[in-house]
Amino acid sequence: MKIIRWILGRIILILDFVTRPKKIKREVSEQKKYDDLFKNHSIYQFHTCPFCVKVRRYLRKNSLNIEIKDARNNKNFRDELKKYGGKIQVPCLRIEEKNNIIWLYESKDIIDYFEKKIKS
Ligand SMILES: N[C@@H](CCC(=O)N[C@@H](CS)C(=O)NCC(=O)O)C(=O)O
Repeated sequence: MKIIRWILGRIILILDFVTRPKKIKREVSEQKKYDDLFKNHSIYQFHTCPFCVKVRRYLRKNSLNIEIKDARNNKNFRDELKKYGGKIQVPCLRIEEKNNIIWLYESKDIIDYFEKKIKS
């Protein structure tokens, strides 16, 4: 079972690599605006999770530089996700606001969140 999961994971990564979207190009100052807007955001993920790949592709296409935290291999990140997010499910977006931290699960909700932010 482990080997099948490993093989599927490699297939997902290869397909992602050969079909990955082009990054949008922005003026330096414009890009900085987005980098600043999202500097207090991070995504907990597993590298081969298809839902995480979906989110990573979205981020790449939109040139959104969000900190990525590997919750499969890094025990601290995994523990953080479980303790503060409430469960081990990836992807999960951690949004640090002024006096508040939001843990947003579900790939669709994460993408919708970014869409709203970049269009506002
Ligand atoms: N509906 C969720 C599905 C996410 C999901 O099933 N993630 C799996 C990894 S692919 C997970 O976190 N599993 C928990 C685990 O492996 O411990 C989404 O779209 O984000």
